[in-house]
Amino acid sequence: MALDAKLGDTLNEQINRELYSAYLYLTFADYYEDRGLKGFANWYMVQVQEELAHAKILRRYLLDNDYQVKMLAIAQPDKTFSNDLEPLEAGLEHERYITDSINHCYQLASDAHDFRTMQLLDWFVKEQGEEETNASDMVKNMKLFGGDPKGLYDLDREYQARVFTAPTMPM
Ligand code: OFO
Repeated sequence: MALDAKLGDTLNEQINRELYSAYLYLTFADYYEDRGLKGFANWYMVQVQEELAHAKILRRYLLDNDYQVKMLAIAQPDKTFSNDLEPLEAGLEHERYITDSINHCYQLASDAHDFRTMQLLDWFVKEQGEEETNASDMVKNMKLFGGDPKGLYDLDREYQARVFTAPTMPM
C-alpha cells in the first residue's frame, strides 16, 4: 500500500522535529558544560544521540516506503537560560510538544487505515512516554536537590553515568 501523501509529508516533518530536538539538546549540553556540570552535559549529549536515532528510524521508514525524503531547514534554538532549572523545564515542555506531534502522525495513519505506519508509531508513542517521564524526573530532582551544592554534585554524578544505547528498529 502506497503511503498517504499527507501522512508522508507529516512524517517527513517529524524527521525535522527530531533533528531540531537534537539541536535543542546540544544547546542544553552547551549551557551545562559552561556551568561546569559535565554530568548534565553528558545526559543531554546522550539525548542528542537518541534524537538522531529517532530521525534515522523515520528516514529509513520513509525510504523503505518509496517516499522521497526531504531534509528541511533546522531552526535555531533561541534558548538562553538564567538558572540550572530552566533547560530542564524547557526540555519537559518540548517533549510534551513532540508527544503531540507524534499523536498527530498517529491520527493521520489511523485515518488512512495505514496499519503498518501505526505499528511504527506505536514504538514512538511508547518512547514519548519514557521521554516525558525522564524530563519530568529531572525537573523534580533539580527542585528537590539542586538548591544544595552537595545535592547538585550528586545529581551531576548520576547523570554522568548515562550511556547511549541504540534503539532497535521497531520495524
Ligand atoms: Fe525524539 O523524543 Fe525527544 O524529542
